[in-house]
Amino acid sequence: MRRVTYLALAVLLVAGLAACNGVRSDKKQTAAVVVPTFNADSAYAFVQTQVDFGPRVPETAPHAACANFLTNTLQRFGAQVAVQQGKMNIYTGETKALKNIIGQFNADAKRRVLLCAHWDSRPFADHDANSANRHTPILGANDGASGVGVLLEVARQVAHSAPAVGIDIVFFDLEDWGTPEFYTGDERPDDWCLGSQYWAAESKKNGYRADYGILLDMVGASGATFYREQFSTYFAGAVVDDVWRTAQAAGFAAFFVDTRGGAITDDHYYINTVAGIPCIDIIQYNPYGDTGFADYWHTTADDMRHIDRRTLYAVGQTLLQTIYSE
Ligand code: AHN
Ligand code: ZN
Repeated sequence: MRRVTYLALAVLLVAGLAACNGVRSDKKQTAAVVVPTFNADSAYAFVQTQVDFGPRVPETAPHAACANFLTNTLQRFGAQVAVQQGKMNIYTGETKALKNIIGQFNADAKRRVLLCAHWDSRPFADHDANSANRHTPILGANDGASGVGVLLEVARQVAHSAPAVGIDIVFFDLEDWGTPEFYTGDERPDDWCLGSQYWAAESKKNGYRADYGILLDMVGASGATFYREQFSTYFAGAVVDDVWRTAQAAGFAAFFVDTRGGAITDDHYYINTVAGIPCIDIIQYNPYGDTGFADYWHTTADDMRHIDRRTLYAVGQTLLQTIYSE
């Protein structure tokens, strides 16, 4: 008898604690959620496949081949896929075609989470130490392929067992055509993130909505640190709190540093300001180091040597933990 009473008390106590524990009120309060295990080997292979196409520079053959790969892979995982095509002006004023690749899971669900990353790679290694390389396109293993690789693995897991929320995965094009260091002409405003600017304007027009978004940018390198990026905190502070807390609880405090980071104009900036969707950026940028971005950033050295399964795992498992507890 007494045993039963204690048991009932313990259950009540645990339930009570769980109820106080939620970060946001819409979080599931039960401990019964089964979170899948992120497969870092699979994510690594998705990064490798993209890099093997060569630099994914818009309006080139490797870019077109990679677009097919991304579309087919999302379709294979059961997403409803659309390729949004548009045109934007780059820093020279010249027009470039873009393809944003959109995959929807559980399209009827009202509660939705947007997960995104850019898939194009920079057409010039303008930060390369060797000036002869500065007009060479980069492989973008970390800057481009890593975020997409993590999200393809998330998509594979979502296909296998669906979370309660709908998931929208968007791969943005034309993120990395911002004004190169060697350009001597006048700077144009908003010269980065052209694909997401296009997507955000369309989303505002067609009424697309998600409860919140998470952007991944440069999430695959060994020893990466992710600080709390400041536009993320300004526009979506509760999401930053939730994701960083989730990462700490899962043992990834070495990657997700619980400290204020830089303010970085990235795709999430336009998702927040144009589409009006609260969106954070998980980005490797250390405002306290000597460099900020890694020393191989926008150089010909941004290749597979920097990609580390442990970093992909820390980011991917944190994402799964976040979306499956919604
Ligand atoms: C700026 O440098 C202003 N934004 C960086 C966005 C970026 C480029 N992310 C990856 N490559
Ligand atoms: Zn870049």
